[in-house]
Amino acid sequence: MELQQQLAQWATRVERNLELYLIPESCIEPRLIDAMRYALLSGGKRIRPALVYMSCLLCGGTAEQADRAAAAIEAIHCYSLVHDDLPAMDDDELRRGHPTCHIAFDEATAILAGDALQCFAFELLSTAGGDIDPNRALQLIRILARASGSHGMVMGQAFDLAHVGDRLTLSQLQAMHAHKTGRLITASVMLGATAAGCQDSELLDALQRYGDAIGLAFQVQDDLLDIEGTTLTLGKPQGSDEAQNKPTYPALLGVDGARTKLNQLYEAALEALKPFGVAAAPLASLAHFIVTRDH
Ligand code: GRG
Repeated sequence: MELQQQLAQWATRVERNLELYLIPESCIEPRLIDAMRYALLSGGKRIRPALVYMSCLLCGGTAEQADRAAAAIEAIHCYSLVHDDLPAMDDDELRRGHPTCHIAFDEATAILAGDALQCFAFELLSTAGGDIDPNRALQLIRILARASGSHGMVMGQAFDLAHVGDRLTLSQLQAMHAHKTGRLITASVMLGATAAGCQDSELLDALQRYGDAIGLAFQVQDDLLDIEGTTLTLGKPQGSDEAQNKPTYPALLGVDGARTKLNQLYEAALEALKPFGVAAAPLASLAHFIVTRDH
């Protein structure tokens, strides 16, 4: 199956599940649920859930075993976007082609919807199916908590906010993105493997290396897309001065240097998948999609 079909299939599945899981047992204020639903179900590429499903299947698990972890990581991602768009942070009015949550609702509701989405994610993992071993549920919760909070995304965001306008070194930039964006992407593959019950440390290390490589590649490509705003292909030479004022990979490495970095990360991702052989083809295709995506 082509990657685009696979992505569409996993997106449909996670969206259906999110709808189902979000039905509240009791609801005294529907506006909160409406805002959560709005944040969760207004588009998005659903890359993180696809990574959960693909790595779970790769490790011998089933899509059912991956369902709650896939929904949980998307809930965390959506909460981060709602909070990132707030006036106190990026103050954005559009997200995924629609008004941001605080514009569509109001600021207080958007803060609460983000808070509730975060709790929702952990609730999903803690009730990960009647058949799940409690130790496995705990592992899933730990992976997601560490990737989301002060060991991961929130720390990356705090560093970003603390260094607005600063000139960052390459290693600072890399550390910021590894936390802010990379940790959730690596967590997606580790959640999938863990949901499948994978205990093989070599395979888990390989998946971690794959996740780390595509996580950074995701950001390098994001930076390239930001300055070009057009479809990119690997190795295509093109330049822009705009990047020079922002702490981005093209600003620090030049556009060609950023493309070289992107290629290196792509190669590292493919290298990491070697122990899995041809079974890792979907993850290899997803890595290719990440480094060539145009939005
Ligand atoms: C506010 C706690 C907190 C964290 C914010 C994720 C994040 C940290 C900010 C988002 C800002 C941003 C544009 C980061 C760059 C990388 C990124 C996460 C892009 C959006 O992810 P996609 O492309 O989005 O997967 P879709 O809409 O497809 O889900």
